[in-house]
Amino acid sequence: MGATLFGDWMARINKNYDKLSAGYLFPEIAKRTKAFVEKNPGVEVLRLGIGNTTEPLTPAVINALHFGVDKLADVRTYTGYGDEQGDSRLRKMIVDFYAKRGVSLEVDEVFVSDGAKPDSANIQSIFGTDNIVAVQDPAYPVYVDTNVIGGRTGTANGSTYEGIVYMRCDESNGFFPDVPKQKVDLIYLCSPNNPTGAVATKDQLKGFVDYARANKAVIIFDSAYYSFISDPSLPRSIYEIPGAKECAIEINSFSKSTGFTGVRLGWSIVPKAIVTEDAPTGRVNALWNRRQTTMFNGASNIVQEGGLAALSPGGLIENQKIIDYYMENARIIRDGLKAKGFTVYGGTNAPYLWVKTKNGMSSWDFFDKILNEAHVVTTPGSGFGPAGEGYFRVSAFGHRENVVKAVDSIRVNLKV
Ligand code: PL4
Repeated sequence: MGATLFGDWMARINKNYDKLSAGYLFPEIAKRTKAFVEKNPGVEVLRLGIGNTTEPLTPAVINALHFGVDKLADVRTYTGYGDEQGDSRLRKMIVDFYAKRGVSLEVDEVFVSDGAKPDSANIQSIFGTDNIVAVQDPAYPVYVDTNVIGGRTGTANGSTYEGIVYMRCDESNGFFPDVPKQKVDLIYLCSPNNPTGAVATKDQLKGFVDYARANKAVIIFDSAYYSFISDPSLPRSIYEIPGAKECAIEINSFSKSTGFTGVRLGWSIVPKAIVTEDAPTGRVNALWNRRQTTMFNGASNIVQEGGLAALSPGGLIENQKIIDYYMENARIIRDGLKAKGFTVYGGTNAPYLWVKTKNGMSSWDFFDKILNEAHVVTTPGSGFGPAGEGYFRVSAFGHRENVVKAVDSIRVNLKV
């Protein structure tokens, strides 16, 4: 007799998780920071690691959130489950928001969600496991890790996974890759980029859109940081590129534009015009609708009131002030690090600065050095992919006094 009534047959785990080569990046940073704090009680740690907003929500948004709560207190305005795809008023507002940039969408191409991370993680589930995935290298780790879990890769080989096409982004190409030389099927692009802070130009995106249309590939475009683009010539949405609706899904977020990192709200655009080798127009949109209606119960009704206020004309003006505040942080960090002799990229149309380590030190060694000597938490570049080795990322999200303290501490205490 085996271990169960039916022999040795027992529940089994998804073995793809075993392929994940290391812990998820951000908890690893938190673990090392905690260990430092425990070893050095009383030392003030200055956190410029995780891209986490710090400034309070604006009056328009706060009023709308209160309004959302008050609606629930009255039987005449109470609502329970809403549409899984989102409040139709918010979906329409998102359509109008794109229309201002000359992009025409239909309401049923907009899917409101609880954030860009879940959408960028879940989107792979509507595509076959035999798709070849290409990512920018370095990239937000969710794209690779979720495709590992989804079974689209082989095992880890050092800092890469078999089967993933890594599109190197380095100084030689201005941190934006050329289109792949081979056939790939799913292409993850993020602009403004996490972690390099590079922003793709219209021409660069056109190269990828042309590639995707020619090869029936799908681009998954993460524009979570669109609101940090101040240069009017740079695209905030991939749909500003003609033809992108035939090949691109766009994932977006209220986290960084509105301070909703803890509140949780985002959206994805899945155009009906997308075609793949085996999906005619409408099918990819229908699949995402099926996925969301089966596995998601809609974003919070209170929070969606906040989203409506955030995209209103007054809300956009208020939020711009917070974006300007974080971008002033970015300027302070950039100037301070440059004065210390660092080579610094990003931080002009993006809230991240991408900085070369000194003396050829590895990213994690340099992370430990800055933490130990200057008590500043950064993010090691290698956590974003092999091309991130030798760099570290500095986040411009933070209270001004902490940012100034961190830059001062690096200037005074870091031995380089
Ligand atoms: C730490 C390119 C931050 N625990 O808040 P969301 O879900 O709407 O958006 C998350 C997101 C999506 N796309 C990109 C991002 O950079 C992020 C947030 N990234 C960072 O420091 O890189 C927060 C990370 C969080 C996480 O794992 O996402």
